[in-house]
Amino acid sequence: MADVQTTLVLIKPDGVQRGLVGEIIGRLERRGLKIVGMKLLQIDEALANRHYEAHVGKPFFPGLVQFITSSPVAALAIQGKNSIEVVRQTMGATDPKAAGSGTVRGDLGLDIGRNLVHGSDSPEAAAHELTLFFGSDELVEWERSVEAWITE
Ligand code: DAT
Ligand code: MG
Repeated sequence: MADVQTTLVLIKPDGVQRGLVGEIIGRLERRGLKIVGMKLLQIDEALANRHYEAHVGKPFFPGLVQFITSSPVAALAIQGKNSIEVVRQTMGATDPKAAGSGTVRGDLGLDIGRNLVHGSDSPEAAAHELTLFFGSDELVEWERSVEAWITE
């Protein structure tokens, strides 16, 4: 299917520390998305700078790098129909106070600097960010037996 996309999701240090990895992955799985890559890692400053390069120079950038490198993150490669947009919708707005209820940030977060989750925001960003976090041999293409009950 042409509209099947793979996107990068990070469960940020606050999500890992708060024991919300399972909760957040569960929401993505229940949505119908498929995990094709998954690991726990500690982001170093070099990787943080590359991952957040679009935000270099913004006032919140130093705090953002400090936060994302402060404790392990869970990285996932998530595949599905329109997964980039669907993941972003499942995450909710950047600032949890503006995020709708039913979203990860709206249900589980309070503070823009502790918003639990990252999702790539475009096909170009997804392709780039996936290469930052996963080698091609770490992505697993697999057939899901329930696929026909999730997408037409
Ligand atoms: P998103 O994570 O929704 O894609 P973004 O790419 O604009 O949001 O920003 C990346 C992260 O930077 C965001 O998840 C939290 C932090 N951030 C963004 N805007 C901020 C702000 N005004 N103050 C503090 N942190 C901010
Ligand atoms: Mg972003």
